[in-house]
Amino acid sequence: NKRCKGVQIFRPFVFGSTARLFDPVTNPKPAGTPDDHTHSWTVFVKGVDDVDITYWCKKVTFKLHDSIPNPTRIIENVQPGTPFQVSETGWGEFEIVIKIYYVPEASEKPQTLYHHLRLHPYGTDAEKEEMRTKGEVISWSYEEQLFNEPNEQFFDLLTSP
Ligand code: SLL
Repeated sequence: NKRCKGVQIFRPFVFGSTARLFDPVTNPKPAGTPDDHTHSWTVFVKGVDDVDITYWCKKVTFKLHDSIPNPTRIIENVQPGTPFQVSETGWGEFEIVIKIYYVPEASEKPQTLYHHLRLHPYGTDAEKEEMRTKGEVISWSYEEQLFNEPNEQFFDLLTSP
């Protein structure tokens, strides 16, 4: 299975988190949530505008803070066009280690990304104000996955409509 010499293929994706403060009206605490938890949040890897990425991304692991039960979460076999994601509740911000695993045809090693989970409004005063108004703290990064000289079989997979 030969490499396609000189070929580079880019596939855009998004990763990051969305967090919401608990609020009796807009975001009630689920029953059984510990008293000290202040937020619900989701960390994810997905296609831009939820376009399918499962033809190149097979599995994503999220390594959460050790204070959280089962801190290493393995997400695979997602419905095409839906995010690889983990939702949790908590009280603190921390660094999440995200590992992306490729489909076997790619013969590529997994890639590691780092995401700082944000619960509190950040950025400029205007940005903070917008987050407070929306009740949502969004921290998303747009990335391009580069496949450098993919092998022929994977090239076909990446470029078939
Ligand atoms: C901090 N260095 O002190 C960080 C640690 C840890 C956050 C934040 C626990 C959730 C659970 C949780 O939110 N940990 O108990 O499931 O801010």
